[in-house]
Parts: sequence; structure tokens; C-alpha cells
Amino acid sequence: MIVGNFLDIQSEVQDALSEGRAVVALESTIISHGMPWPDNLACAQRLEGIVRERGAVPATIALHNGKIKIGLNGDDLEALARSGKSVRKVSRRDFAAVLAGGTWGATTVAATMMAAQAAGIRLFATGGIGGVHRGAEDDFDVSADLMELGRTNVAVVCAGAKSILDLPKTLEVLETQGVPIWGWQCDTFPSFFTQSSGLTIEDRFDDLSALASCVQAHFSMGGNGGALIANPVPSEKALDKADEARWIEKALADAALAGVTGKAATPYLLGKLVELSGGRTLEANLALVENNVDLAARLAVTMASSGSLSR
Ligand code: PSU
Ligand code: MN
Repeated sequence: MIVGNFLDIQSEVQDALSEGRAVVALESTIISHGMPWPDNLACAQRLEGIVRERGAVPATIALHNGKIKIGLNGDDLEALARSGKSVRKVSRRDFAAVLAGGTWGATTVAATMMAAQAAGIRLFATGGIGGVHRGAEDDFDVSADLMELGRTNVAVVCAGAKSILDLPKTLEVLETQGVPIWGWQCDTFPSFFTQSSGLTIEDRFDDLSALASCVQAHFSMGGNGGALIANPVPSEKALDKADEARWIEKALADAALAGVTGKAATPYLLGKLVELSGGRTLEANLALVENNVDLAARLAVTMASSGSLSR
């Protein structure tokens, strides 16, 4: 667990936390590496706006000047968005080097969970989580997000994971890690750009207060690790399965040709898909992140009103 000395918590966020009000954490890799400029800045601003409209406080998380910033101002958001992929992508293992160097760092799902837990934030919304890459049996590419979900006490709202990944293996690792998956109005694991992967999940919730009770029960048990709330992309923005499969095959083939591996793989594939689809994957990406942030904010407000975010 990260100690408080490294945290720089915006006063608005700190006040909300101290008073048990609703706060939603947001990641920054999605801004720097997940979307192109200037859509990324517009998206980051819009996400904070959605959280506020629902009556919660947004806390976008990134590293800068040797601190983990919990809540960014407008200039910070713009600096991150403009820098794009030149900012270091920070997962669990990258913290110390970036903090010691004092530069900007953009937090992945894993790193944002660690920071949120240290600040006392329970709920975090993103687009998709990292997972087990196709061919992982050869290259061992399994996102650190999955292990973090197994150990860090934060609930993550996402639209599942992209089918550039191996989704059955991803669900197997989540099961091994003991991570519950709660479907929001769905019975199958969503596959990011499309509503369903066809893979069944056990728990479905159609009602916000029932979901809030489940999240509350999970955290009340103490030290129980993370949880996933799976929220499918809105149907009007979902991609056609055949188009998606074609673009993904091509993106994966290009990545193999270009020799892209490791932490560069996910950003490369996302960028390729935007190119290949003429921007359709970006549209779907924007819609699903907004939808996730909206759900996380409503959930946070519901939990705060029953006193379950009080310390
Ligand atoms: N999936 C997306 N968009 C993203 C990411 C994942 O659809 O921007 C980012 C998230 O920050 C996630 C990270 O935590 O990529 C996973 O990277 P890797 O596969 O290298 O662990
Ligand atoms: Mn990886």
C-alpha cells in the first residue's frame, strides 16, 4: 500500500472523501495512450463533467513532480493530453522511477487502482481493462491489471476487455485471482466494442441499489481485493462483429510485422484500430467510457447516500 507522503490530493477531492461524499477515480493512460489528440482532451473533460452532473467529484490520477496527483486541474489535463504517448505509461512497477525522476506519468488501470486505494477512493471508471493477450502461451503477455484486481480494494467499472485479447483466458485469470465480475444489465462478459463476448458471467444486476449493496458487502469483508463491474457499450455505438473481427486481425498482423510487444502493444493496437475503422472504434470507445463513468458516478452517489462511503 502506498504511503500518504507520495499523495497530492486536490482539496475538492479531499473534502469529499472526508465527508463521505461520492468520488470517482479516472485513469490517465486512456488520455495519453488510449486516444489521439485532441479527442483525448475533449474526452477527459467530458468525463469529469459527467461525474459532476451526477453529483459526484472526479479524481483523475497521474504522476507529476514526484507526487501521485489525485485530481488534476485543467492545465494538467491539457499537458497530459498534448504529450500523448511521449508520457511514460505507469503500471505497478513504474512508480518509483517516475516519482524519483519527477516527470509526468500516466496511470494504467493497475496503477490507478493503487493510487485510488491509497487515497481512500472506492470506485473507478475506465474503458476496458488489460487482459491476457492472444498468444500469451508463447509470449507470456498478461496485463498487470489482472493481478492488481486480485489484490487492491477498488471496484472498477469497465466495458469488459477488447477482443484483441484472449477473453476466455482473461476470465480464467480473473477467476484465479478471485475477482468478482458483476454484470450491469448483462449476463455475459462485454467485449468492449461489442456488447457481448458470449462468455457467461454469474452475477447480473438490474438495479442500482442492489449493485450498491453487493459492492458494499465486498468492501465490508475487508482486504478482499478488487471487483469488476461490467457495463456493455451502448447498443447504438456498438460495432458490427464482422467489421470488428476484420480490423482486429489486420491490427494484430501489423503489430506482429512491426515487432510491437510489451507495454507498447495495447496503445499500438488501439491506434491501428482507429485508423483501420476510419474512426469508428474511437467513437465506440468514447461512448463506452462515458457510459461507464456515468454508471460509476450514479453508483458512488447511491453508496454515499446510504453512508457506505463514510470513513
Ligand atoms: N484498454 C483500452 N484502452 C486503454 C487501455 C486498455 O481499451 O487505454 C489502457 C489502460 O490504461 C489499461 C492498459 O490499464 O491499457 C493496459 O495495458 P497493458 O495491456 O500493457 O497492461
Ligand atoms: Mn502487456
